[in-house]
Amino acid sequence: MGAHRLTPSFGGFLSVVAVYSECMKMTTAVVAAVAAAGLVLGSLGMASAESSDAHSHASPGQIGENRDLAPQRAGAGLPKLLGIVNDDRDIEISNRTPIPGRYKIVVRDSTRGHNWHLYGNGKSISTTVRGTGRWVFKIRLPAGNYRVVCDPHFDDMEFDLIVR
Ligand SMILES: [Cu+2]
Repeated sequence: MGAHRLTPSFGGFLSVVAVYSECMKMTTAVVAAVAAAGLVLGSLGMASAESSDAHSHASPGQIGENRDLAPQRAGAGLPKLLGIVNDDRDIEISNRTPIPGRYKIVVRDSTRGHNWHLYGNGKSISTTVRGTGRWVFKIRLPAGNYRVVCDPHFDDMEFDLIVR
């Protein structure tokens, strides 16, 4: 074997990308292509996970965690959690077991009959039952147990949020 034995490694891949972009002056395009490939792989993964879920879209009223809601890429600033409540009695969040920290929680409340209320550990953030739209909350979530409910229907529109 010679000195230039090829080993498949991530470093090798990166240097190939670097050489390619230097030669072609297309750094942005290459980065975009790599990012797009990552997104495609990500959505393929989610598609297969979804198809293995027997309860997926079986009936309205999905409760709890829905990772399909999660943002596709991390932007600048706080990590984001996405919540949803709607006329189908869905009440969900993109991650039901986040790590402790500060979050931007964006809730899409499209219903005049329900609300999205997170509470526990001395914290409480809520949309209103009559109100609709995109609600944005910035909140610190220390480790602990929380609940998310629709206040008028706290019996069956509810789930636990565990921060750990
Ligand atoms: Cu409700």
